[in-house]
Amino acid sequence: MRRSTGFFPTQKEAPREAQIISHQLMLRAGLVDQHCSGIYTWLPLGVRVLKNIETIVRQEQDKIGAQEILMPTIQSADLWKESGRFDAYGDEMLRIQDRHGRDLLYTPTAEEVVADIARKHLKSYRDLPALVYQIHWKFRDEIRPRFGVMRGREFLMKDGYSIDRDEASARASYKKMMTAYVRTFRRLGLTAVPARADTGPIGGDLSHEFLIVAQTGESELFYEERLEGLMANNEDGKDDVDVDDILNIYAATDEIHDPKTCPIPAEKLKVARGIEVGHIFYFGTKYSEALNVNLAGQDNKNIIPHMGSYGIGVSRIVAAIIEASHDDRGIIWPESVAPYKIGLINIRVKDKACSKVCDELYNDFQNAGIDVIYDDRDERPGTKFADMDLMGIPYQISIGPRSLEKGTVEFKNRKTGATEELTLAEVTTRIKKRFVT
Ligand code: 5CA
Repeated sequence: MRRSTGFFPTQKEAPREAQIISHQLMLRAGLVDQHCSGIYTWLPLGVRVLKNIETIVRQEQDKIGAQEILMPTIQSADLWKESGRFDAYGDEMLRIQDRHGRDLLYTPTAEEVVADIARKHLKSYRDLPALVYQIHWKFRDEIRPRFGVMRGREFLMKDGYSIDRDEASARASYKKMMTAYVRTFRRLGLTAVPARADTGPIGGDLSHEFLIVAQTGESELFYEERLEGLMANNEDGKDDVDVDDILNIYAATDEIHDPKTCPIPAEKLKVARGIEVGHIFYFGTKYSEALNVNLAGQDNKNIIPHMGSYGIGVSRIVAAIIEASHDDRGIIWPESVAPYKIGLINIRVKDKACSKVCDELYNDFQNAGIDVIYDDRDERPGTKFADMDLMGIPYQISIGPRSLEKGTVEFKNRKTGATEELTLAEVTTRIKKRFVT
């Protein structure tokens, strides 16, 4: 994309209401625009990041055999009245009436709809286990929306649901999903700590929150430090995950951590603040019983399936990544989610030779299917460098008349800040090797 014709509204200063760094940088880099309290428009750069995160989440769900569905965002209240949550969910649920006075709601989560699909379309235990997910918008009328998309009212969630014949099978699904989560967060460049957690309005007795350690996090957690090593991205790209190993290491949110009963001595525990990027639940027959999901069992007795639900805060992750990865110049995207992998800077647009080389390189990358943003505006070089860093583009190539005289270009790594003088041929080969598969 050419910067001169694209829509990239970057700003030098962040609006004063933005309190945390990720919110400031998301506004300054032109990722989102606030529509009203807790509701945002995603701008072109933001959409690209969101889609990249979605792709990774989707691929890891598909890998464990989960199937993608799409449920309505506006749902009939009838099912929610059957489960009792139409009243129990409280003020966070946005209730709507249609022209006939029928109660509807904007989905804050979707256990009821999944249970309804199960009772309509699954006949017997042989149809189980079933594992479905969607990546879709939710609405929760948060009392205090804050920190931008971190705690919004409308937000994008991956919500997955498992349906199993019994508790043992449901626990196996839970672990399978946990494996997918570990792989997902690694690929997103995040170290997420899975901590035993409270279940809130979803219910059940087994639950883990996945938290990114960050000072601005809203939750407090206690954990054994060696967990970080297991969760982190291993350099060699291996995606081995031993969930039992992970589950054996202590980690809990403050809601359930009790120093009196904790098996690990306090001096061996790390206390930190965390951003909740995922939350998984096993809640047995809570919804299947309420909605009368009855399937034929093995010995002609009916069974009530056991269920679990599994959330990932896709839009919140955009902010969480920025909290975990930025410097005083701006965002530092992990390659896997970067909106563009390459930033190409034409230092002197008015110089014909310089523009010719830049245009050719840009076309070459475009044709090779490499995501490149090309700053071809007639602006000061300093402005262009600052914008590329603000937008967090991982690899930046700057071309100006002076370097061209020497036959070289400047190649910069956003993360390390290291720069190299390379010939055009060298830079092209290196980038194609890296990004053309
Ligand atoms: N039904 C379950 C799992 S499918 C559920 O709704 N879980 S949840 O309430 O924990 O939400 C899942 C994830 O959505 C959270 O871990 C969090 O990352 C994200 N999330 C929740 N509320 C918000 C919000 N107000 N703004 C942004 N993200 C949110």
